[in-house]
Amino acid sequence: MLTGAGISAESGVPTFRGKEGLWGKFRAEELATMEAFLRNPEIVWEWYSWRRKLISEVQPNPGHFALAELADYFDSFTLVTQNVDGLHRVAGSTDILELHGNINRNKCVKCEAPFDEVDIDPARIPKCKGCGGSIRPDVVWFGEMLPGEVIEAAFRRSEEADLFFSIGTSAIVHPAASLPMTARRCGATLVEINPEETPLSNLADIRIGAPSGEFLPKLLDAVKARKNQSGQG
Ligand code: BJW
Ligand code: ZN
Repeated sequence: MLTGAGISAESGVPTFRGKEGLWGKFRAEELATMEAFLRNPEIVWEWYSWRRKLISEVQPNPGHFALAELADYFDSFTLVTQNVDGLHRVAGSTDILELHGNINRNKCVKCEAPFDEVDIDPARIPKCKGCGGSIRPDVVWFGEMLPGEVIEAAFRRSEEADLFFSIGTSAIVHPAASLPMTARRCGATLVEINPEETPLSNLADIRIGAPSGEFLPKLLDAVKARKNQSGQG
């Protein structure tokens, strides 16, 4: 399963693209880069501090909760997410692979050492105690490699999957967008849940054109009902 910003939309977290998209007046392609940080770290930090505050004030939605519960009905259930908001964990999901990092962690821009303080004042960006580098959010920007073990595990699980859900992602940012295609090529049934069509839509075996927070609880109910039926003989 791969999730993107759309799964958190119904929690009030803006997506990056699409109809309801855009974090304020900036595009991710303009601020989520090392070039932007080196050029103007204060603006990049202002964007992340604002987003971090917004995320700290929202709750998981029925889509997140349904996914956490659905895991109980499968022998193996890996949740690969592009989101940095941590809402899947808050909802109770456990086997999570965070491809693009987490907005509540910071690290040194030079030596990548973790930095413990979470809240950063954009006017006073702290320096790494080890090497003096500036502190940045521990997320993956354009042009940066994804954490090796995490993306390797995500590809492995996608190759092994019988069923693969692509939920709330525009499926244009790689390598994440290659995961559903990899799963499909290796024999998985591919299900897309997204009110809007994406480059995956034609490839999907099943397309659900509905918000995930509406559809996933219904799917959970159907899976539960089926389990009860088969339990009764
Ligand atoms: C709903 C809904 C509801 C709304 N219910 N749905 C191959 C081909 C072309 C380019 C590349 C390639 N390989 C690599 C690249 C370059 C680049 C890339 O992919 N660029 C593309 C733009 C073309 N990739 C990279 O640079 C990656 N690194 C890499 O490949 O390293 C190797 C390398 C190094 C050096 C040189 C070359 C290669 C890194 C990508 C990092 C992405 N980072 C960001 C920011 C993270 C930190 C932060 O949050 O600030 O990740 S960008 C942003 O996009 C964020 C997201 O995780 C990511 C994906 O967005 P997502 O989740 O799909 O959101 P949206 O907004 O796009 O879509 C939301 C969807 O929800 C919409 O479809 C709605 O319809 C839907 N929706 N409400 C269900 N209720
Ligand atoms: Zn450092």
